[in-house]
Amino acid sequence: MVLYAEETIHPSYLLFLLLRRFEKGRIYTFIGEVVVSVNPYKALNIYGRDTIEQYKGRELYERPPHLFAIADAAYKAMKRRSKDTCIMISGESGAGKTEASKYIMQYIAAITNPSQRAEIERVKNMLLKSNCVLEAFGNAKTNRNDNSSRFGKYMDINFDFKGDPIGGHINNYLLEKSRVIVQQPGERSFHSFYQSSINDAAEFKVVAEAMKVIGFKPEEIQTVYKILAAILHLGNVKFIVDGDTPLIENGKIVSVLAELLSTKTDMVEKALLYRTVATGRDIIDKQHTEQEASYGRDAFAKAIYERLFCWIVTRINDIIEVKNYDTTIHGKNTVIGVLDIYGFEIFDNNSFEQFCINYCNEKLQQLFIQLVLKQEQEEYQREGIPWKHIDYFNNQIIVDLVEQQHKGIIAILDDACMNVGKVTDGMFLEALNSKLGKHGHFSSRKTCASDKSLEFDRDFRIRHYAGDVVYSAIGFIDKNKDTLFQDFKRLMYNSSNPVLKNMWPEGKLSITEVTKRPLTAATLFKNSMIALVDNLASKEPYYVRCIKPNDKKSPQIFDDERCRHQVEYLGLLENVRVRRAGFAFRQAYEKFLHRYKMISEFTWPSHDLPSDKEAVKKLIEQCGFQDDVAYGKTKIFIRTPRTLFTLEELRAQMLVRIVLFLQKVASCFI
Ligand code: AOV
Ligand code: MG
Repeated sequence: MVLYAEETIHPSYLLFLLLRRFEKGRIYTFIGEVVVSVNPYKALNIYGRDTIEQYKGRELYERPPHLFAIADAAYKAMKRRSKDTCIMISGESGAGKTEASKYIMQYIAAITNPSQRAEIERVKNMLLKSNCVLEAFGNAKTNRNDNSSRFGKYMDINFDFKGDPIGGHINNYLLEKSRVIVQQPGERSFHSFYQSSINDAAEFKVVAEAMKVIGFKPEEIQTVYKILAAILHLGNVKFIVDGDTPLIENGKIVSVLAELLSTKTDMVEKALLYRTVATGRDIIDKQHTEQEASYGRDAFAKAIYERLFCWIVTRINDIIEVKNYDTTIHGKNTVIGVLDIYGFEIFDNNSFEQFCINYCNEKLQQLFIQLVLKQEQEEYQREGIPWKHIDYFNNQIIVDLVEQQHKGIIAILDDACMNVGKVTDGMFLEALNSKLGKHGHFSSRKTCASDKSLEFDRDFRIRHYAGDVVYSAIGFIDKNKDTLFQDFKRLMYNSSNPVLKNMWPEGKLSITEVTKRPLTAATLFKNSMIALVDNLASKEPYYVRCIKPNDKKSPQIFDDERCRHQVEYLGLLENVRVRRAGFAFRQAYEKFLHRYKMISEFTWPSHDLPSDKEAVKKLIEQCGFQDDVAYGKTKIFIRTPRTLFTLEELRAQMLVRIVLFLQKVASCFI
């Protein structure tokens, strides 16, 4: 029996397969249990009720590759084996992650609650509707994707012991709030700002309706729109300099702002032009320079939008979270998590946000490597199964470059931000140069003078797993410090609108009480990524790897080079190799016997062989599957899914016979 495959799969062959399938509208392909998806950029008739019926309750390989097959596999694992599972969707910006996550949710909604319990229907409706609200506030048109997710989203769906959804929870990650202030040419701010103009009017209605259905109160919805209007008005606030002191050029706007934010005109004006500082025992109002005033205004606009977004997520969570579930009565409450996060990005101008987004993608790639390539191979070795190691690029080196304590880019950035006195982005870059100048995945003008792609002095480059990205260091310090003058927080806390006041609890603190330096934006993000990865790693993983076929959003073009690049960096070839050489299924001997012992008279109802391993061997040989399995130290490994299906069928047949037999026995006693 050959336990490892010498054959190698050529990238061109895999690409050819994907191309052929793409041309026929077959956008999904399986590599083991990983679904590869190629964005069709056109509506396909493959998500309807009839397709859902075809996949419902089927085994993974029984039907052509589809998102529904993976959703069903995760659902079955949750229902049959009470496993918490997660579906991780990855791929670069515009590859189809968000669409995939929505189809998965729709599938789960469609196959659950067969008895149409009203409460479950209500929960399902809210879970689906929450999506549309979050997209309105967290997505925007970028040059890569017309509906680009500008925040990361991880959603848990909770199920009761019957396998019906009873609630959910959303974790959101770093919203790209700078978009409120500036967008690159050709891009837009968040959809929510436009859903009142002609083009977006229909969507506005859908979002307003969704908010109502989810359970937002009328005064809450009204506050949301007031906040959006306030941000737009803030954008029009201009400062003029009179001598040394800045004044607000268009004073009328201030009173509009005060009304929208339910506060007083003079208080808004003061917050825009002054900040309160404590010097020793004195508290004084220090007047802003024009630059400081503009900075404060922009920081305020970004912060209110971010607060609004986080508040929306919190409110949705309040409403959809599982309440009063008694595990002692109803059994374990299990979870399917769906991860849809911003994909790897390379823009013409890459800043702090792209740095965070791309770091996030490095973390997820690392998890994929750990779970699919590394652990898989390590398990064969541990179990003593002959195995020839399959090499892959391990991106841990880039993850370390970014996040390592004391030495990584985030630590260096934080150090720079901690310095008292004026710290510039140039000084941050200097620190990077001196500490990382020799790192193979980092370069800048200073460390690599011959490199012409580093156009500007403040540019530095990271060699990411998915490609090289040149970042401009300009703005890193400000965005990382993320300073919002306390005066704005107090202004909001003192609003007479209770919804608004609620969003700003820390505005309660007086100037002398605020002492602690808050964590920086990069560190907060790093911590949330580490927690996310820990959470995902604790669940049974299912993967969707999305490929973007071209940069023109065209349904006709399969750009060979672009696709080859994605196939390479997603590690799909290595994935194929490990799967081909490996085993589709494995289980501890004891568990295996527990499930299948009724198939063989050697093991039913119990066995007298020297070990469970021997008993499993006997069962397998009796069924004639010996050439399709390998026996590890503690587990049996089965190469092809078909063997497993046959075992399942045999088990089902035996169960029917056992039940019939028991019924017959019982009838004798009546
Ligand atoms: P993303 O989530 O991966 O990008 P989306 O899921 O938003 O990408 O997909 C981008 C666009 O591609 C969608 O708006 C659709 O027009 C099209 N599309 C994707 N999947 C399908 C499909 N299955 N069928 C038809 N059209 C599709 V980003 O959020 O930017 O990383 O941050
Ligand atoms: Mg998306």
